[in-house]
Amino acid sequence: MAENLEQTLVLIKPDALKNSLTGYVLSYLSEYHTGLRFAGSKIVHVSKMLAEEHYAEHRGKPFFPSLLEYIRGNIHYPETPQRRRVIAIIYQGEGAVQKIRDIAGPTNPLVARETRPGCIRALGTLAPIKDAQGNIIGERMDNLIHASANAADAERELKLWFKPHDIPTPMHPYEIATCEEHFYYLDGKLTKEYTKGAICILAPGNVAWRTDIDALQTMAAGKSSPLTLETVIAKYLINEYKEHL
Ligand code: 3AN
Repeated sequence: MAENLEQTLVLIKPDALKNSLTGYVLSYLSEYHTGLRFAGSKIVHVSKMLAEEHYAEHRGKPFFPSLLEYIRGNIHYPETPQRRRVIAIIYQGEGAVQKIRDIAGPTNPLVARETRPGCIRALGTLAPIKDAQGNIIGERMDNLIHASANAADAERELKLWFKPHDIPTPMHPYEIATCEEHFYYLDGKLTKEYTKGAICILAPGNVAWRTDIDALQTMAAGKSSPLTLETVIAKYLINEYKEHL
């Protein structure tokens, strides 16, 4: 990377798409307003695996299942799976994380309206979360966009959603490496040999984040890795994942 720039991940979530707020959000986040530039973008039909990894820090909390349903578009497009998607965008530039967090505003749309009128999330809504018996157990925050909370989260999230080649080479934010072996995925397991039905995650000559290659080698050797298998492979299954994933 030529410059030591900061990056951040923005997700334009299904409620923003449903309410046709995409253009509004994008103008707000334009280079003119933020001084930041787009370094990558993709439309993603979010798999269960990707949703779970993206919100891993909230696993086990009462609102976690509804959070997954929300980001996957099941709530805003219950009858039309073909419309379920998010727009994932990488922004790059000085102070990227904080600039975008400021424009997004507080997590809770009600708090956003009260304390930061004019921020993007002030246009969000709250919806009750009910248990199987119909008791209200919390509130879902439909807050239109996701924005990475800090530089470490941005790195984790960018590497979760994007492969190096999704980003123009001069804008590559993190170290890359060339893979020298095959890695396959089947039924929650990593293998180096192809078996019927397995998905090829990486092959010799493929370029990947160095941390991903290190993690796959460590896992293939049966050792414990700081990254989970799903964190590494979810991006390789984006828009080609099988329904059960
Ligand atoms: P932010 O998106 O502002 O970084 P996080 O990372 O704490 O906030 O939460 C991620 C998402 O999880 C939020 N956008 C929101 O939809 C949901 N969430 C967080 N805390 C709660 C909560 N207490 N109740 C319901 N949903 C929540």
